[in-house]
Amino acid sequence: MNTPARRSRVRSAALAASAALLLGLAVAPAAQAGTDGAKRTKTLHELARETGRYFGSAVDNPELADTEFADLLGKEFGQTTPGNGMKWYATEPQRGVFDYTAGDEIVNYAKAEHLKVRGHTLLWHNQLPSWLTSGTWTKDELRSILKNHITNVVKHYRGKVFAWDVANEIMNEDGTYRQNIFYKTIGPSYIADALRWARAADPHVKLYLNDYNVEAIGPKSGAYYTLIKQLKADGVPIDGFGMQAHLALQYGFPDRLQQNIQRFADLGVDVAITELDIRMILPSDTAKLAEQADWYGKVTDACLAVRRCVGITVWGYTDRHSWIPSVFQGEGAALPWDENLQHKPAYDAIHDALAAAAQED
Ligand code: 9MR
Repeated sequence: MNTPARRSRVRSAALAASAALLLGLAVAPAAQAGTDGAKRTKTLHELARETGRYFGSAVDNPELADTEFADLLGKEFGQTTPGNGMKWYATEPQRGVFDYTAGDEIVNYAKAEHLKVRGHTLLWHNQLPSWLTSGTWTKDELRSILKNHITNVVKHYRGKVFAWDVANEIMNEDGTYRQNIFYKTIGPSYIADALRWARAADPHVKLYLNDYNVEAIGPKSGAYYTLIKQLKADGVPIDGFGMQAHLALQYGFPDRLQQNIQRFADLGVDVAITELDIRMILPSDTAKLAEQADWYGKVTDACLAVRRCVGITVWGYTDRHSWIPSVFQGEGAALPWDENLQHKPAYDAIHDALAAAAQED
């Protein structure tokens, strides 16, 4: 994926950056100037749209109170995903009692800012309400609980979200099914059922399976490949595969990312990069930020190279608000904007990758 065009873009950005340093120019950018001093006037959203795709960022409800953050999100992006607001614990905190306050807040914000919304997520092993996890259920009971949840939530957001992560993180690293409450009680058929119930509740929304560590070709992505092929063969509604892409510099760039995206596209589903961030061991330094920029560019290029890769979402856009430091001690600096909402080299790399593709179209 390190194409000559990419290498030359990265080289000229680096040259411009050192020229700016020599001239004593401030490298910390003003609102739209690049870290290399180059002027980039279009937003990521405008460029992505020119390629027929979206570029988005997740947002967690409390972050909307940060008006500087919320304004920039609305200006720069074309899509958003609620970080937590549509998860089961939030939407059905008591059995049969639905609460759409958090999800609606994001949807209303997104509407005002003209952002499309990806729904996340109908079914996951994490962030389930305690009434669900502490109960003992028969197979039939849990099937009806799952059906009721999916039906209500999908109907509520009909016409308001364009895609749903129907099932999130249902595979283990070795490609076996994760032993979540649904698998243990119902068996693997819960996946096809969940997709069918979602389709019945909204005939138009795109239905996705979504997971992390599936960007490379390997046992986990292989399991999804086999599953999606089977679902298609069985006539189960499945429209897309979401690659979260929570990457880390210390683990290396995912092997054959573009080919992996392509093989899912060839199965006849859309692919989306759904939760992109690229963390590093702190403190950050110029070399790590340059490598991070290169990776952001490569992920963007890989998506742009496959027609059915429909869009990219970063999991938050600024190091000011990121899940990483609280979960991975000593790691962070994972996003394209820094804590002060200034562009990092990663921003320039994404922008340049999108601009190059927008020009070709
Ligand atoms: O960003 C979310 C964070 O605020 C929550 O505390 C966390 C709880 O597990 O979930 C985060 O989002 C996750 C997403 O829903 C699924 N993929 C992994 C994301 C990062 O943990």
